[in-house]
Amino acid sequence: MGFTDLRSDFPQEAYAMAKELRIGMLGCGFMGKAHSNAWSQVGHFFDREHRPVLKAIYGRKEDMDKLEPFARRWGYESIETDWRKVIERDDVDLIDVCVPNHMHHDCVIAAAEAGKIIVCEKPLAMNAAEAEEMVAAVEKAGVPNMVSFNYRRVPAISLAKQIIDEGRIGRPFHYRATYNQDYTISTKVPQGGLALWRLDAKVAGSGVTGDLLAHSIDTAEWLNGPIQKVTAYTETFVKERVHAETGKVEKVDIDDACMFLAVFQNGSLGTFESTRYARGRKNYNTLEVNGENGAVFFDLEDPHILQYFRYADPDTGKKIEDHLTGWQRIHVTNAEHPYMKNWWVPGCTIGYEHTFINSFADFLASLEGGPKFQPDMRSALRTQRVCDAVLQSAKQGRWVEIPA
Ligand code: SOE
Repeated sequence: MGFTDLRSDFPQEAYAMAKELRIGMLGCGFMGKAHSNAWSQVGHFFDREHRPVLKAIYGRKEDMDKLEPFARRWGYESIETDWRKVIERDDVDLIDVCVPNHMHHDCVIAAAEAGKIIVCEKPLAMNAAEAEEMVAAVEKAGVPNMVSFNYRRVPAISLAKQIIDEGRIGRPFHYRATYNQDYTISTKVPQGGLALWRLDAKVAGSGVTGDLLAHSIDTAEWLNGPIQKVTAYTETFVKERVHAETGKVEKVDIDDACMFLAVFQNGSLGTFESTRYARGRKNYNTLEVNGENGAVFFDLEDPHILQYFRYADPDTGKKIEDHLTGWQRIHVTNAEHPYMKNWWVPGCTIGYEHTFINSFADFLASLEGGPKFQPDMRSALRTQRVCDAVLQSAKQGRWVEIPA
């Protein structure tokens, strides 16, 4: 009674008929989880011609106790313990590189040579030299590619971009970024292994510069244009830690904290601060841009809010400051706001995982004839060059120009 058979109803059928995009996932850690979730969800919230299918996942043999339950939980059809095998498979269209940084270079180049579509986690590489080879390989192969700087797709950050591009803040004078956490303060935290490879320079390439400031740099250049030069200072507060894999106390070679000054090509000045020793700060990724006619402020610990200060009318340049002037807290959940019409009703927020879903929605759209996805590997190479310049400046105690 009253039963409707939905199996032949339009949306399900259309979804089932969508072109399969067979995913080969490399990695089953934090990012493997964020990306697996995003591939699983994207078709539920965005209309796309492709239907991601979780085909195969790679993890190390030593991590089988994590890999197998992970693969089952997310519904991967098969497991590989040799990443090259995933890339060689004919039933995989897209390689998603979520393994630690020191593997990105070889995985991306092999995937490009195999003609696969490529998604790569940030930072693109251990350094710019590696990143250049990766860009050369994907461009030679002509394969679509994206780098997962997911914060561009936080709706509030996308709205900041819209406000800036609409000319509402006018000439920018200052760009201020922080990216602070506190999870490595204890000297007992080991370095290395599945969970803490970010503390091992041989695997991560650098510390907060590549891990956290790469995000801030990508966002900054997106919002405020290219950085021309930097001067930096880094510190390693805990000099030795037990290595989780060898069990031995080993020297720590990553930067625990990094601060740098930047001059942007548009003449504005930037300050960037990042540390994993800011007690109380968990994922304090903030940005503020102060322009002649207005300003924007964002804090990832309050992700659905964009603060906007309106000083002058962008069209007339006339001052509108009066007794009601102040920072506006925009709750970025309206259908008019970036991405939000695909989610819930106004007032209902989205979170961290949605930034990956929004990214994949845009990447799929780009595969289907939509706007070219950014950042691709060529853009991420620029970020890598800024990271290298920051580390070089800290080592040499001088300003370093960013190569064009
Ligand atoms: C580090 O703790 C980390 O997981 C980064 O690697 C991610 O890129 C960032 O989004 C959250 O913090």
